[in-house]
Amino acid sequence: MTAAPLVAGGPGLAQRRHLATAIPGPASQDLIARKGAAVAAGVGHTAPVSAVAAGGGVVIDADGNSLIDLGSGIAVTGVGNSHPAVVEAVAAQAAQFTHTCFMVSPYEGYVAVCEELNRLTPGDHEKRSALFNSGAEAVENAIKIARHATGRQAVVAFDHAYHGRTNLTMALTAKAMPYKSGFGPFAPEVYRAPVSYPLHDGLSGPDAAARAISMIEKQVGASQLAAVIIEPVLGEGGFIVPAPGFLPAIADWCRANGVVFIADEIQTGFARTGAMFACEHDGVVPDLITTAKGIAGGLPLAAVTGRAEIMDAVHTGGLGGTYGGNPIACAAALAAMRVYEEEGLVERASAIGRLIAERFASVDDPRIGEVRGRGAMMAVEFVDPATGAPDPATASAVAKASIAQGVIVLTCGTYGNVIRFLPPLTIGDELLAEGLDVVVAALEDAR
Ligand code: PLZ
Repeated sequence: MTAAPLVAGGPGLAQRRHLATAIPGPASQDLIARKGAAVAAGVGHTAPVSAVAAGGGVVIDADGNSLIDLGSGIAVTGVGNSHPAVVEAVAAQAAQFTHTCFMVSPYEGYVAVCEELNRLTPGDHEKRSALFNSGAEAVENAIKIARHATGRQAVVAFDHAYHGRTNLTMALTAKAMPYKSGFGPFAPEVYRAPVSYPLHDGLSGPDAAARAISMIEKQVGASQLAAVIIEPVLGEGGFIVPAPGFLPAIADWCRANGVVFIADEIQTGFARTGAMFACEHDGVVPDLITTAKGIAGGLPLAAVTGRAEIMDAVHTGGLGGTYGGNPIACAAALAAMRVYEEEGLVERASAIGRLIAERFASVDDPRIGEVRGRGAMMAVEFVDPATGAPDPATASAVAKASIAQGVIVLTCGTYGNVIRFLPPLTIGDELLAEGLDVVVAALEDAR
């Protein structure tokens, strides 16, 4: 066993890339070997490191390597790892009480988080919220609420969608490998509609919406449909930004047909896209919105927020869970939500997005099919220059080589041919620029 060096995390960490060993170094290799012997093989990892501290825009490993973080633990640490406000709130709450179960003895933190969510999410209608532990659990509950409120059962999700790994959310998720293969049977009454994917379908937003609505009306029937769920920027599916007009047309059709429009903002929420919530870019006000990830600075918390008349349709006792809205997670969320506003992280996300777009604008490479995204949720899609077919080999080679050079970068996309950038919103310009330079160099080497 290797003793991990004691390093305090948070923004005080030296903001630099530093390779003390090859990656993985000996201590990380030890941990990865122990992982192989102790952790179920189904649980993978992207970067083969043993993380011991993180903050600002870096992750430190047990060998003393300092890696630039362009992933935020999949869009979670928007306020940066171990933000002092979050650390302080967590410590204070842990010393006060760690758990009562909100359904047994309610406490103020849970109520305050719901008040903040009702205030921050799009729309000035009367809202209610309920808290859960994970994104998938929030999505499950949004569907439960929509079904109960409408008395209908069918749910429509889209091509390239990702909504989680539980049984109902696997049914909603589009991609078979690795999320669904071998794990069926899946929940019934889930239907899939074509999304707007401008690079590949060439359709305008309204035309793509008309295509989806026609499919829904013919194959499901509006009178049977409880809810339509969509990520305003599709995340795991490839950072797909639907063409302008697509989301509003779908939301309008839902309103006209008594269908609950659910925005899954689990990845896009909390300043990530250069708006507090991504729906704002399209002027769409969802009936229900699911949130998680960025909500609590790294602690597990998720929520469903929405129109009071829909949320309150469920009988008392119909929603809940032992840990949902845990007091420590709520304290962290209240601190994190304050940080997003006080540190101007919405504007910072837009600035980060511009820097990433500018960096790739100067890269002339025919394998780049598109550079797209919103704010600090940017991606590069790779295609075969001759055929336009997806090129997952380049995406994977670039990600691997970048990690070996001390830059954590994630891939995504139904075809695995997209690299995505989700830096902490607290990353500095210079560190971001260095991280992007490493990725661009890795692309040049990957021929
Ligand atoms: N909805 C839009 O992005 C989680 C998945 C990582 P949980 N995305 C990261 C993986 O491989 O498991 C996600 C999302 C959207 C729902 C979820 C699910 O959130 O907190 O992972 O359950």
